[in-house]
Amino acid sequence: MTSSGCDLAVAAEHVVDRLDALAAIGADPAGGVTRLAYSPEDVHARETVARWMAEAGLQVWIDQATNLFGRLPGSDPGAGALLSGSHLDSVTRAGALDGPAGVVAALAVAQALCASGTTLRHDLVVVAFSNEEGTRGTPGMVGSKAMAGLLTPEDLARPGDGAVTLAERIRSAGGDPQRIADARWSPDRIAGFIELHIEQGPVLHSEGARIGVVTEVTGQLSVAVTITGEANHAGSTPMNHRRDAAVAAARVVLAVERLATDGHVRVATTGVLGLRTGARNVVAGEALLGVDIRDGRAERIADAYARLDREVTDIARRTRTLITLTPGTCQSPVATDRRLTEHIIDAADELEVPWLELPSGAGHDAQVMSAIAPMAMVFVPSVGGVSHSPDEATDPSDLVLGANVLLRALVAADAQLP
Ligand code: HGY
Ligand code: MN
Ligand code: MN
Repeated sequence: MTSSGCDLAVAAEHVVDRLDALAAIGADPAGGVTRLAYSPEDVHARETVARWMAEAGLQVWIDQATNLFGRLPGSDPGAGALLSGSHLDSVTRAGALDGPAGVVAALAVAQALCASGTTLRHDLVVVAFSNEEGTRGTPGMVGSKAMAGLLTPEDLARPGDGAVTLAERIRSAGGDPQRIADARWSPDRIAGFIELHIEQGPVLHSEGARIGVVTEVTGQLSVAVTITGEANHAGSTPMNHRRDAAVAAARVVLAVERLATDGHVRVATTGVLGLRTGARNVVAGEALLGVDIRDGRAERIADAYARLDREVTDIARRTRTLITLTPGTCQSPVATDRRLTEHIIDAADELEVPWLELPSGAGHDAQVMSAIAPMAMVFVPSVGGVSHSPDEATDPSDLVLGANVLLRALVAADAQLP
C-alpha cells in the first residue's frame, strides 16, 4: 500500500473511449467541436454523461441551472461531499478536451472506487457544470456561480446574442431560472473540490512535466466595446470628413495589446471584432469589440481597465467617434487550497511522475467554487500549448495518469478532511 493507502487505478477506457464519444457530439464539419452552452449538442452530451453515471450506479440529477451531478454515497452522512468535475460546453470549433477531460476523469474515479468496493467517508459527487465558456453573449461559469449563489437576477435577465436572455437559454436546456436559488450549495455541504483540466498552455509540455499542480487561477475581466462613427461613402467622403468606426476599432485593438506588451497586465486580447456595415465601399459607422484582460493580481486588472478607458477617450477624440466600454464578467484571481494541493503532489510523487507547480492562465469553475469550498486543480499537458482550437491535444496516457492522480488525491483528501 502506498502512503495514501491507495493502490487503485482508473480504467483507461473510462477516460479515453468516453472522450472520443463526447468528441463526436457537436463535431464541427469545419473541424473541432462546437457544443455551445444550452445547445441541443450540449444537452446531448449532458444526457450521455448522465447515462454513464446511472450505468455506474451513481445517484444522478440535474439542478435548476442545468448542472449535472452523479453521487457515490459515502459512509459518513455528516461528512459533507467531495466534488470533482468540470464542464461539457465548448467555444466554437474547440478541441475535445477542454472541460470533458475533467468530467470523464472524475467519473472514472467514481467507477474505480465502485469496482474495488471502496467506500469513502465523504460522498463523492461528480459534477458537469453548465455554461463555463459564456458563449452567445452569456456570462461564463454560470453553473458554478449558481452553486455558489453568485448568479444575480440581472445576470439572468441580461439579453445576449439575438436578444435571448440567460434565463431563456437555461429554460431551453431544462432548467428553471425562477428557482435558480435551489441550485445553491451551502459551504458546510462541501468538504472540498478538485478539478482536472488540460493546461491549455505550453508550460508542462515544454518542460517535460506530466502533471501540473495549480497554485492559483487567473483573474479576468471581459469588456464589451461599442464604437459609433458615421457610415458614409468610401469613394466620395474626404479622409478629414470621416468618423470611421473601423479606424477607431483598429486603434482600440492596439491599445488593448499595449496593456500587456507594456507590462500592465499578463495578457490582454481583443477576441471579438465586428463592423456593423461590413462592406468594402462603406466607411464603417459602427464597430463592436470583445476584450479579455487577465492577471494574477486584481488591482493590476483594475488599473489596466482605467488605463484603457483613458486611451479610448483619446481615440474617440482623435477619430470623432463615440466609444463606450461596458465591463462584463469579472473573476478575481484565487489561490488553490494548500492541503488539497499537497495531496496532488503526493499522488504524483507516489506514481513517480514529473510534476510542476504553475498558475492557470485560463479561467475555470474551480475559481468560482473556491467561494464555497477548498479547491485544487490537476493539469495534464496540452501538446504545443494549443487550446480553444481543433488542434488541441493531450497524450491519452497523460489523461489516464491525470485521472489516477485525481483518484489518489481524492482518496487522501477523504481520509484527511473533516
Ligand atoms: O476563458 C477561459 O479561460 C475559459 O476557457 N473559459
Ligand atoms: Mn475553455
Ligand atoms: Mn475549460
